Amino acid sequence: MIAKTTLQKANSLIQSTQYPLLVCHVAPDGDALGSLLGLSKALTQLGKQPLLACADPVPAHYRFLAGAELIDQEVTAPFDLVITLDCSDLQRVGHIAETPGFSDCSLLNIDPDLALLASLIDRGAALIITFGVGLLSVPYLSKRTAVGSPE
Ligand SMILES: [Mn+2]
Repeated sequence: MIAKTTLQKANSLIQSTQYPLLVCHVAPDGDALGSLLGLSKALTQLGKQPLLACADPVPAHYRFLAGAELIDQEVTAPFDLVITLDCSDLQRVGHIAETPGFSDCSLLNIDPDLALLASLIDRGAALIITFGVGLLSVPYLSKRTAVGSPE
């Protein structure tokens, strides 16, 4: 079970960010891209301006996904929070982790494979928070009907 304080800190990071950098793993698959694009949409609805990045290009068979064209392989704009998605460790971020400022930001790691693990690592001014996406409640997502069901 994720400690309430961990969720509160994660919530506080999300509330205070304006330009979150969302990164999924190298050689992106459907769950990486889906979580990246889904969270981007939810954060945009909260008034945030997310930047989307992946070290590798979006495979041709996923380019139909709404927003796929917004995913960059290099980050040049400033960001104030890093959110990694579907990355079991930082190596999975690839060269995006070498972006200037990356190590100075707080990092929120959301990974479905870590559903039973929640950790909070204080790294000075920044925090590293890890938890499983299965335990997240995103208001935007919970309001949606299932894909294919009538609206
Ligand atoms: Mn994946």
